[in-house]
Amino acid sequence: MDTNKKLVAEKAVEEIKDGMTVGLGSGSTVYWMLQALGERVKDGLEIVGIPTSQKTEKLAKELGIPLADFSSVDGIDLAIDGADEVDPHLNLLKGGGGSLVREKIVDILAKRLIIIVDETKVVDYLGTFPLPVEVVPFGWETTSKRIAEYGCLPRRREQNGEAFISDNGNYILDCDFESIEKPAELHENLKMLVGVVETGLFINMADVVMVGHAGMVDVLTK
Ligand code: DER
Repeated sequence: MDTNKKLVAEKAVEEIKDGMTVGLGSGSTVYWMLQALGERVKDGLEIVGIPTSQKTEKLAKELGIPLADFSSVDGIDLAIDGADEVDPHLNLLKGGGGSLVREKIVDILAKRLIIIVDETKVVDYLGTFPLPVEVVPFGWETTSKRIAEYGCLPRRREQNGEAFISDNGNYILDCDFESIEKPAELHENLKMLVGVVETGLFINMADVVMVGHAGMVDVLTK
C-alpha cells in the first residue's frame, strides 16, 4: 500500500476548484489522485480533465471524471502529475511510466503545476534514475549513438520482450547518466539531436512539489 503516495495525492486534490480544466498526470501516485478526484466529482465537483496517457484516460473514464481534449479547451488551470526524481531546484526527471511527451505538453501549458511524490523521489542531483528519452523509431540506433556521446548508456525500453511503444508510437531510450550536474544544458543538447522527440527533464516547470513522508505532507515551492 502506497500510504505516503495516497496521502499526498489526496492533499493535492484539495487544490482543484469548480470550473477548472485539470491536467491529469500519469503513474501510481496519480492513480490515488484520480481515485480522490473521482469521489469529489461524484459529490458534485464540476471540472474537465485532460489526460496525459491512454492509461490515465481509461481510469478517469472508469471513475466518471469528465474529459476534454485540446480541440475544446484553450488552457489548463492546474496540472497534477508525478515524478521519478525531484532536485532541490524543483527540476524533475520524469518518464518512468513512458508518458513524458504528453505529460510535458500538458504540464507546460498549465497555469500551475503541482507534482506529487513520496520521499523516495527527492534527490540532491537528478540522474540516479535512468533518464527516459523518447525517440522516433526510424534510425533509433543512430540517435542512440548520438545521445551516448553525452556520457550515458542508452537502452531501448522493452515490454514483454518487445520494444515498448509510447502512446505516440515512438520508442523510449532509458539513459544511464548516474548523475546529471547540469540538467537544463543536457536537456537542450539532447533536444537538438535529430530523432529525439522529448526528454524526461522537466526544467523550471513545477510550481509546487508535495512530498508525502511519515504520514505527513511537505509542500515545497521555489
Ligand atoms: O512517468 C512519469 O513521469 C510518471 O509521473 C511516474 O514515473 C511517476 O512515478 P510514480 O508512479 O511513482 O508516481
